[in-house]
Amino acid sequence: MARPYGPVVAGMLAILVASCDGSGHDRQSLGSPLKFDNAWVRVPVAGRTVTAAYCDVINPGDMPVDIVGFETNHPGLRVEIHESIEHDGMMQMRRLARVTIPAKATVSFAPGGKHLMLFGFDGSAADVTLAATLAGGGTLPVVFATRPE
Ligand SMILES: [Cu+2]
Repeated sequence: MARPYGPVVAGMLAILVASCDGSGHDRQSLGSPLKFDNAWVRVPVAGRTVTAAYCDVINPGDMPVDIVGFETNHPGLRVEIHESIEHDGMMQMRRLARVTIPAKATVSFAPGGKHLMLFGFDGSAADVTLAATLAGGGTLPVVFATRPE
């Protein structure tokens, strides 16, 4: 009995996959499917050049968007995406290869949770521009203001 329906179902699936694929690429190539708010970088402890940066990432679209890293032209600066997690009562950090921003949702990078780890930032600049790299290949520059807290 199921056999006659087989080809019909397969055809519908093919159409669904094609339309999903098409709109996904359109959104990615538009370049700014995400909005950033409250972007700031903490002034490092005196004499240190490792610190963290935070922001809210808003996805107003109806497709999830993956951030796979952050790049910067700031001299000597390297950025990793981290997450603070509690393990056996101890706070630890692990590196994340990507962060998914679900459709119609906000993901916060905030103290105690996901954050950007900056290696090689002395805090003397008033701000620093970090560009989010999207899974689709686009990049979104974001200005992070330097603040003590
Ligand atoms: Cu970290």
